[in-house]
Amino acid sequence: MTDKFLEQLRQIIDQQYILTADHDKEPYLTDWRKRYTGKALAIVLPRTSSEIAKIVHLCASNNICIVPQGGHTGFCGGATPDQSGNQIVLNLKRMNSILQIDEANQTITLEAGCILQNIQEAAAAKGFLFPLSLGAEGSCMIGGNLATNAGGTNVLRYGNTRDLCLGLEVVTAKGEIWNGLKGLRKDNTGYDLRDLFVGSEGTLGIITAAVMKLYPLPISQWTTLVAVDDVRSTIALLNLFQKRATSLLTGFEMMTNESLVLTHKHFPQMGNPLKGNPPYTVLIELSDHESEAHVRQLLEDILQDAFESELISDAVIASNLSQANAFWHMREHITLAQAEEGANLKHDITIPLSALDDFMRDTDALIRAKYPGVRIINFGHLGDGNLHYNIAAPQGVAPKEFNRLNEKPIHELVYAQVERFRGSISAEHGVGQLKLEGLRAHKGEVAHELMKSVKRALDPQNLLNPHKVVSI
Ligand code: FAD
Ligand code: 2HG
Ligand code: ZN
Repeated sequence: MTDKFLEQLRQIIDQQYILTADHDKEPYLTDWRKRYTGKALAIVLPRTSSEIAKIVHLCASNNICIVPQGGHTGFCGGATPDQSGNQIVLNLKRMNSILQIDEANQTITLEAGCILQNIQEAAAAKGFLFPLSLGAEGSCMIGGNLATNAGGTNVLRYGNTRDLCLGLEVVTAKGEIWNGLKGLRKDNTGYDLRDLFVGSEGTLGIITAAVMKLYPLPISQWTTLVAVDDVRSTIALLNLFQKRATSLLTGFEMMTNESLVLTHKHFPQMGNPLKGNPPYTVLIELSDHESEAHVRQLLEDILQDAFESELISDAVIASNLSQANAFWHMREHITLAQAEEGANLKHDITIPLSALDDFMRDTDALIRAKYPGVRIINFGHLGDGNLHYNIAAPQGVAPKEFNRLNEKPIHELVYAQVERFRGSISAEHGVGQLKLEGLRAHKGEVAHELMKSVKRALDPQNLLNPHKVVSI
């Protein structure tokens, strides 16, 4: 059966793009965190949406499931196949053309396999900003960003991937091609199919192309690191910036001292320029289309206010682009430092800002009482109420063993706290296979059943990424 399937596949797509040898398949089978390793009948690298449509038909008639894959940088195992060996991985990296930049409409139309950084650079070359930005931008792809509704560091000003998307092309689970590639900012024609596919993590359709919004490229940007004593002051500082800088505020990231100490341990060149290891370091960025001097003055005025109201105790303003980049690198290297340190337990959560201080105080106390010595590596997009509340084994304890024993109760503890404070168990990383079980309780019976109904309606054969997000 397998041989016949592969033979039919070769009639759709050249055999050099169908990887079946173990050493060729291997790079596509383990996720970035090295949590999941699956098996696959083949890794298939299509070039066009009509090839994909044919592949879907072929898979449907052979009962072979499809795992869509972009850069494979996702944190929830969504793009990793299961252990059955009866799935194919459909990696979209060859579909990497930028189809059009429409300057008047301020949109970019592109294929799903475009790497995020290449999109940013293509937009910048025409004087535009494509604002989606995240640590994996050198390898994640826009199809993956759309499928996970990725967030990142500019959500505060420009929204998440969903907010940046105007149109999609999708190959459905029935092998049809839906062309919704319209660059419209208003379109109230019934159910929003685009928004259904965005964030569906490859379970409802295969995204093959998209129309995304562009913005004028800011001409001035100032980045600062400030020292703050507690979460309450950090939120007051955010509110001060929101009030005074309004739409000029493009970044507001919080890092605990413990996060930066770990980063410095693994990347010694990334020291915190603020003296005295403050409990919280906040990275703030203002961007605008006015002169540099105007934005700088505004930043200095707000920082002055913040000093006077004792919200901050120290501040360093980046004096040039390379120093600003160094501040951002330090922030983005926390994830890499955690990976160097060993496996950790990630909680990508959102909490209403008004409840964040109580959440952190309470949850930290519960965790520290129950698991003495654990390291709470807490950082994130505070401007969005999005914390990366990550737990690492105590110093000197083997992370794998610690996680094996404690993963379940720690997740339960943190997620119970998230429910108590009316937050979300997935702010931006999605559900994949990691949070499949947790989702049912979190969404509640009605919402969970509705999600299953949608999956059954769009993918009755359960062909696309089964047992990710919801099981039917
Ligand atoms: P993959 O990992 O390949 O796939 C992710 C999911 O989307 C899977 O379920 C897959 O089946 C599905 N999928 C992929 N392509 C398609 C397609 N064309 N059609 C349908 N389904 C598809 N995420 C954030 O939100 N914010 C961050 O700040 C952030 N920072 C990160 C930093 C680092 C260092 C790393 C490693 C990851 C980070 N991530 C972050 C997570 C990850 O980069 C994002 O989830 C990203 O959007 C995944 O894109 P990808 O192309 O790698 O998708
Ligand atoms: C970030 O904000 C990413 O840097 C990664 O979302 C978060 O490592 C993490 O948990
Ligand atoms: Zn993040």
